[in-house]
Amino acid sequence: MIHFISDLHLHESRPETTQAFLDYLIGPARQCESLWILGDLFEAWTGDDDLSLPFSARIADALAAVAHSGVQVRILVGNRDFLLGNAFAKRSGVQIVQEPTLLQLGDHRTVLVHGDAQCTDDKRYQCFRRIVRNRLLQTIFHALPFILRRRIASRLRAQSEKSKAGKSMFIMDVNRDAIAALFKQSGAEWLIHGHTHRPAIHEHAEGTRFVLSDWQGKASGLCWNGENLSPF
Ligand code: OKV
Ligand code: MN
Repeated sequence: MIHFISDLHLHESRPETTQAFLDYLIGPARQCESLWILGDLFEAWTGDDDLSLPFSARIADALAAVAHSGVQVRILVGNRDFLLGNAFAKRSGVQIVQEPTLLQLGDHRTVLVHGDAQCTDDKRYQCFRRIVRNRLLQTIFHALPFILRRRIASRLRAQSEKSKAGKSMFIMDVNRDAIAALFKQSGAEWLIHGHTHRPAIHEHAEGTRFVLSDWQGKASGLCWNGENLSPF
């Protein structure tokens, strides 16, 4: 069995979702050969020294218990937790994988992405993305004191909440041409992504697109049982 989950947006201010995840990790996750987390496990990640926060350390240690029980845990980072790095991987036992990544599910060649890079109609977000994903800016950001980094992150998150309120649902969804291009480049027939928080199964000319749900105090994702992919 393989599980795919995403968009938990774990944060101290959302104890229900944190508890749901911890319960999931000692329960259903243990039945899997592998668990894929397709981004935005954390609401924010300013660098691996976030592990000095008890909240983040607790999550990493809970993942480590699952990994050590024999489940392969893989994370493909999202637009929020793209600074997850080697220290996190080491402590949690998870493998951090770059997107897009390919996976064979039975007869189905499957491509996995977080989904934010395909939201090409949202020009302002794509501009933000280019800035924060820039290697040089990441190095500069990383050199700032932890407290200052956390303050910048919290400002950016507040600003983002405001700007999201003024954006249409169309702009905040994936772009059909970007999806078509991803199907073509990857040669995949199935695509699994998260990010949009609009769980669905869409048929495209090029293949089938499975969209993961976010977690609102409750575990949810997709389960591959060797034959089909179904929501849980
Ligand atoms: C992640 C998002 C906050 C969206 C900043 C360089 C720069 C990295 C960063 C700071 C913010 C991640 C790392 C966070 C995603 C937000 C608000 C909106 C829409 C720099 C490199 F530019 F300051 F130098 N960041 N954090 N947003 O708090 O996790 O994705 S974050
Ligand atoms: Mn996202």
